[in-house]
Amino acid sequence: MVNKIIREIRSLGKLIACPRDCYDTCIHEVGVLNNEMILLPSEIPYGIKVTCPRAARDIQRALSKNRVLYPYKAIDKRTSKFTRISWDDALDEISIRLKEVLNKYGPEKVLVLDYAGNMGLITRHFSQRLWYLLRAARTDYSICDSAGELGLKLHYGKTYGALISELYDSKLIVYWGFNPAITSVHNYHIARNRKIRKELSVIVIDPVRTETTKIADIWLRPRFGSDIYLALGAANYIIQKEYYNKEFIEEYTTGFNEFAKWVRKFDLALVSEKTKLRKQEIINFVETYVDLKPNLIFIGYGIQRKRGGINTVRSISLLPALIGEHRGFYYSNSDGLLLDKGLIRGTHLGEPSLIIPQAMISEYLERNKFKFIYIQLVNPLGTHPDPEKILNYFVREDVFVVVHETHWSDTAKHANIVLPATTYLEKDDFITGYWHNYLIWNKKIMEPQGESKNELDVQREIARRLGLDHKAIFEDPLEVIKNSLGESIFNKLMKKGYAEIPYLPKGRYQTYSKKIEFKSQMALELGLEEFPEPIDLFSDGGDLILVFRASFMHTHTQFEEIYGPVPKILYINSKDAEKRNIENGDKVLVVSDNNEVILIAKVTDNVPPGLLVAYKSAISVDGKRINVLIPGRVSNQKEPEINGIRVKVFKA
Ligand SMILES: Nc1nc2c(c(=O)[nH]1)N[C@H]1C(S)=C(S)[C@@H](COP(=O)(O)OP(=O)(O)OC[C@H]3O[C@@H](n4cnc5c(=O)[nH]c(N)nc54)[C@H](O)[C@@H]3O)O[C@H]1N2
Ligand SMILES: Nc1nc2c(c(=O)[nH]1)N[C@H]1C(S)=C(S)[C@@H](COP(=O)(O)OP(=O)(O)OC[C@H]3O[C@@H](n4cnc5c(=O)[nH]c(N)nc54)[C@H](O)[C@@H]3O)O[C@H]1N2
Ligand code: SF4
Ligand SMILES: [Mo]
Repeated sequence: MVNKIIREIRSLGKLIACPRDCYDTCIHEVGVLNNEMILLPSEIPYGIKVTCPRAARDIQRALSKNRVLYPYKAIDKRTSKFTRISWDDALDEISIRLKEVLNKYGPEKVLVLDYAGNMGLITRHFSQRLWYLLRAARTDYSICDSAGELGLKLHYGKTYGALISELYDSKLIVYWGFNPAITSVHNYHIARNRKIRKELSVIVIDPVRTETTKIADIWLRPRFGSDIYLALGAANYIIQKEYYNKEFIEEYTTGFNEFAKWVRKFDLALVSEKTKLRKQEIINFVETYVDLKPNLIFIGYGIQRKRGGINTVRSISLLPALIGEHRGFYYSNSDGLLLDKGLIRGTHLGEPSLIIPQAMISEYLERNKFKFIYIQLVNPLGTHPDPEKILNYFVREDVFVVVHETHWSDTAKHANIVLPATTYLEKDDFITGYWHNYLIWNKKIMEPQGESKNELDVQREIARRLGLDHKAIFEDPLEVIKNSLGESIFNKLMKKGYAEIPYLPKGRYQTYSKKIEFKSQMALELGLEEFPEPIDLFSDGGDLILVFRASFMHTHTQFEEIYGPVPKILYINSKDAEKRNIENGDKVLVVSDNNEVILIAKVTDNVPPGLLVAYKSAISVDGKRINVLIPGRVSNQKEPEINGIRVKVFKA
């Protein structure tokens, strides 16, 4: 049977990259199975053929009933009643409303909401030029990983780190608040294969038992939010034991002596008290980290989407500097790629009239009274904090909402005008990601479904109707990208379909001192602490703490049309369940200070007492997205407060 299927798969000799917001940015071969097109994993650039359940059904998703195929106008946007209209009518109405708002209120009442639904250079970036030119208001893109990016910049200048080859060269990998078995499949499978061959040891640091902890040689379960103590305690231990690399520190770092003095207070007793880890566990971890070199720490994003997140990432990032590894971590490599995304986006065309925190749009919509809202590549009503409050604003009579979407997302269902967008399978684009340094020239493999159009064409149509003929909007994006890459890489890209793009050298630092700064000058300038001072997130006792995880079958809210809704499961420790008379499968009411939802309890010791885990973007038994529990809040250091909200749980 297996042989038969394999014989029927035919490769079409084309490559296409997945542009989703995901570490891997997989490159697939386009194949045919029983007369149907499929995406097959390729070995480029990771060296192993692995992909995820989303890629396996991506073509079906593009052809699913949930596609937006035509432009629609709302008859009643709250109850999602729409009528079909022509593209001309849709674009005319959008342009008239946009002109009215610009003339009457100015660009600060025009808000663009976008994110990484498709990371293509044309789809995501070039299509923003109109909005920069108009100086529309926008968000700071801080919902996902930007707090940690800032943390790394404070000590290293720019945020970038290990490339794939180093995953193959390392003797030890530390997955710190990172669950790659689910969120970065290549990373996990390379590590797993090498571990089976006894070439690699794995440490996982996560309070929760996850799919990734299965391959851990050492699994540390610090108390939620206490990682900063563990990292600073490890730094102190390395210094006290004189395990640090003196030559490296002399040549490549500044501020070591002061850091060594400052970090002394994080002794084993304090770290053990704060993390609830045994002293011996901490010692084993540090001794292994120091012994097995070269090594790499993969810093996940989950640990920084909360108060204290910046300093947590900072503290972890300083460990490689102590043991003499140049950027011995991976977090995000988008800063390391020598590609001028700002130029492609057109950030030079005009300053946004206003920038609001992405995690707080629920609050800022009310505060700033935006009149015209243009949304693409993001589904705020599914993924941003406090979607009920966002919805209440979107459905106001005096607010005009346009959503350009491939699918009927939560947000599309409540727009004034919905425009059908082509999926990445139906448009040409250049794809880069935030891990590997390959750029892929995606050529469409399907015709646009229904009347769907790409983002660039729509931008140009709106510009024309506004009477704008600025060269930046109408120039050929291929030329812009060619100029940005240089002729030789561009030609290679056109010929082979993919090319490596230049990457900043790892042994250099873009700080003021050109060295790794244990004591950060930039932090002082920004009014932050020069050393990563911890905060205690929670006092003991009282409420339970809710953290989020990803679903393997979904990317946030995508793929529900294929795999069903994101699971409504609440993982709860048996002790916490028992106290509340909750049994496996019970409906439970989860109450935060913002809202409440009903979920289904899964009683398990995979989560420690005091902690609860739910799927991000889950739809509750009572039909709400789980983010209704989260108030739109950012910390005083602007970290989005998403992970670790306090809740009460009752049997429903
Ligand atoms: N299948 C799938 N893959 C995805 C996505 C998806 O939606 N689905 N989304 C993509 C995107 S946009 C992102 S940002 C990434 C996110 O992917 P990851 O970086 O892996 O982040 P999370 O899934 O948020 O959290 C990872 C782990 O951090 C742990 N954690 C939470 N708080 C703490 C803490 O205080 N300390 C420690 N040590 N651990 C903690 C959680 O238990 C969890 O297991 O995944 C990407 N990949
Ligand atoms: N509670 C909680 N909330 C979270 C998180 C969490 O851990 N916990 N994680 C946060 C993180 S890390 C992130 S990154 C955000 C993600 O938040 P979002 O970016 O809103 O996530 P998605 O649901 O993937 O939405 C992307 C949308 O883009 C659309 N799209 C895809 N391709 C195209 C295209 O080519 N053209 C157009 N026009 N549209 C397209 C998809 O159909 C989809 O509706 O969620 C955040 N929200
Ligand atoms: S969602 Fe991620 S793992 Fe899946 S195909 Fe796309 S890039 Fe690869
Ligand atoms: Mo993200």
